[in-house]
Amino acid sequence: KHGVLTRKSHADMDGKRTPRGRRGWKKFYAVLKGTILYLQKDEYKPDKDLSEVDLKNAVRVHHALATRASDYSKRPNVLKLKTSDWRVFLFQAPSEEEMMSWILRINLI
Ligand code: I3P
Repeated sequence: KHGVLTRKSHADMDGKRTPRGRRGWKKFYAVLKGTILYLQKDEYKPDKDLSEVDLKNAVRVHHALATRASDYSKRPNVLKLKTSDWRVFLFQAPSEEEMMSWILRINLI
């Protein structure tokens, strides 16, 4: 599965709140491959190697939990992703349908 997702980092690897300066929203082209959610700056191209930044932004979603971010009302179509290493991200999808589809796909892994 792939598509545009806009990310906000809410908590870091230790479960602590992501500090100010790193809490902004950032738009990515997301590609879910196996158990990894790749967040790329540019549109997905099958033949292109991933850059170092792309690899750094990749999120392991094995044993992660995706839910609708019902406690976040500033933007629509936002899902919350809790990873097994205690990171928390918010991801805004382009539509309600896309948000639901990402939630279902991530939780199937
Ligand atoms: C954050 C940025 C986010 C904002 C966040 C700020 O600043 O303005 O858009 O979240 O507020 O800290 P920075 O880019 O300097 O990290 P919202 O869009 O949800 O308001 P927060 O600290 O209350 O999460």
